[in-house]
Amino acid sequence: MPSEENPFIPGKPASATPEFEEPQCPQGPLGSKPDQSGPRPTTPTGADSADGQTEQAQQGEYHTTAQGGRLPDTNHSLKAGARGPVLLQDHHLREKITHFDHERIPERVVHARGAAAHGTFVSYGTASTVTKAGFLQPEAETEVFTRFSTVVGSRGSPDVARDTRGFATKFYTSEGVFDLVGNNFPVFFIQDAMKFPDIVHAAKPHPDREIPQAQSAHDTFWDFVSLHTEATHHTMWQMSDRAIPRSLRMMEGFGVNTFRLENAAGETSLVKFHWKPENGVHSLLWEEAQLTNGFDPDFHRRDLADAIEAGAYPRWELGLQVMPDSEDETFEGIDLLDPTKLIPEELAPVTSVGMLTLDRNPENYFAETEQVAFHPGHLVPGIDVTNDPLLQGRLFSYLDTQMTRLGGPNFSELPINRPRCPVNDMFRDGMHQTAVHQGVAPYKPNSLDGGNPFSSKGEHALIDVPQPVAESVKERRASASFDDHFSQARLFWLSLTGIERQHLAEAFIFELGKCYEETIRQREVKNLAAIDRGLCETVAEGLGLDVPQTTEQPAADVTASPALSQISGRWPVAGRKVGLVASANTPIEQITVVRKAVGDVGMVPLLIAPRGGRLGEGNTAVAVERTYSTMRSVEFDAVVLAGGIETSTAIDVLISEAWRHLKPIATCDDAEHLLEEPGIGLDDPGIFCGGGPEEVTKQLIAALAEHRTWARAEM
Ligand code: HDE
Repeated sequence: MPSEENPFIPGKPASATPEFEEPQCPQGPLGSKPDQSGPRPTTPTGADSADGQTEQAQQGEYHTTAQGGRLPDTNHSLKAGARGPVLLQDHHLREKITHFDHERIPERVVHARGAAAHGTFVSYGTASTVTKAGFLQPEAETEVFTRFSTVVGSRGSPDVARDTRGFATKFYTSEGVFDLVGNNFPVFFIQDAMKFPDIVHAAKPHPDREIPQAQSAHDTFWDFVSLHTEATHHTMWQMSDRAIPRSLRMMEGFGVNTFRLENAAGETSLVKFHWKPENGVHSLLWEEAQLTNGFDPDFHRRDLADAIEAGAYPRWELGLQVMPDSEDETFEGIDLLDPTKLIPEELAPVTSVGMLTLDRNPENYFAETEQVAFHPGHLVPGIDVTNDPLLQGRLFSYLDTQMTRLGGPNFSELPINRPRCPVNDMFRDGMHQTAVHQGVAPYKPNSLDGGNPFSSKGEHALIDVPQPVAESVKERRASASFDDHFSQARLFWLSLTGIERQHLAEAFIFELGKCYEETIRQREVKNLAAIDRGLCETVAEGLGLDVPQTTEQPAADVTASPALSQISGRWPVAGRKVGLVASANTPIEQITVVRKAVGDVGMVPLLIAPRGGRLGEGNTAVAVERTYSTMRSVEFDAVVLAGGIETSTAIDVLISEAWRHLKPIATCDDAEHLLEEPGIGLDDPGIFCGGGPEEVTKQLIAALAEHRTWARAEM
């Protein structure tokens, strides 16, 4: 058969399928620039993008092999004739595919799903009385990289799973890297690192079917936490609204473990770290979260990157709760070494010590967000660890896990992990060593390299705080003060408002309702009796279980901590999204006025219309950003309905969901009629009708400062 004939399309040549014509560069002498008329990458990417180093991962304009040979063609393998077998000698084919075959690295064993950003930390100097850490001294400014994560799901799991969130910040200080590896809850499931594999095995998908993904609503999780009552306090947080944040920008962060700080005079104190978001702490509603996971599994990741790109930089104040370094390491009767306990802010106020601003998105997810390696043992002078048994285990784990994940001991040479101060560690060789070390004597003492490098005994040396160690015996036992598993779970419950308590009880009913084993449900409901009778009764009723007969009584002398509730106050609205529904019949001025009012306060208007294209004519035309088939209420914090829209199922669903999710809704002109079908009253809380487009939009923006129209929840 003539090789040119196409066997499937008679009469057509074999190459009848149109092929992408690649722009060709004219041949030039080595080192010369090619004709640059063709498409080019907009930003040159390379190692320098992550850390300011000059080393480039991608140089020159020509496509090359890994060895730098210029390639004329990367679309066809080398064959014995156009229809013949592929030749083994095709190095480019083998190199390209072999590299691709090894592109994945193991995901993190926990916290696999994450999103990150670069930024700056500016110290207020207020911490200088308690720590000598350079980055916390007056006017110090430090480059940072922050990675947020869910804990349980794998790398491709949806963002708004009910879960704890990681909040890890790498400070590239002049005294070395300091990592604050925290979570968005102030407490943890377990008191001893020994139990970490147990809680993680229980929370991860079942080992037989590997389901469910990124969820705690399953038997093994509830089996473990119901049997292991030290998890009770953390489980209460996990069932609360805190576990489904509205945005990564709207989460608090906590160091969880207690750290020991030392000031320049050698005085020490025990400290808990806090991050307080400028945007306030806000959550999704459970139904909203479930819909979001389907509609946009990347919801949090997108929100963070969009906000930074739009200039709505998220900010957090770093705060310290400072407690005396007492002999028994307790404060107001609370054991500071027990990571299942928090210190109420009413007892130890949080002092602000600096501001974190995230203002730059990563350029390459893998190089930065995936390869960043945090470690609670990355400390600087002035910050030391305590004997918290959870923290002690963490100090081992984070270094160990990188060996598997990043393939050896040289991960601190990766651009994102490199300290921004001189490093002379005498470590040599090993997998993926990229440095070309000088000298012949990587040992101490030496005379051959002139004694280099020298030990530092001065101001900036990492000298361990000379903390006395109690005389004791070796034993596998926890301190008796670790035995109380319920009083702070009750403290959290009592600190919440009515609607927050309702959400928490509903979460228990949902999660336990998903368990197959009734004994597990019964066991957990019995535990709830030790927290609060009302909570126990509501959950038992929701599950159709008898209220357990138990002698267990909730702790009597617990005082609420109002600071733990997240419903109060008014907060900045920048970066929030407003859905503006319009149609070809809407006067263009209305669209312009609403978009301007929304944009003026840093919020993002998204124009929704029945179909794509543009609304309006000529210069004033506005691009449609969402159509009825690509939008869903969960994407918006509030909805404005412009005039000239016809009733439709898509709009009914949008309005009903926005109403149910307590979102402000405004109408312009005749749009009030759209509220009839979903049964929404014009006088309902958070419904703004009857004014001009600018007026109703401003009312809606004012309402958004409270995050949701909470009054509607009472209806
Ligand atoms: Fe982690 N944790 N953890 N953890 N953790 C990891 O390290 C571990 C704990 C936290 O964005 C791992 O590099 C043990 C508490 C965050 O890269 C691993 C124990 C808190 C991140 C590990 C804990 C955290 C991790 C997995 C119990 C809040 C993500 C991949 C003793 C204060 C960091 C990795 C990132 C990641 C171990 C408990 C926060 C396996 C053994 C408590 C934010 O090393």
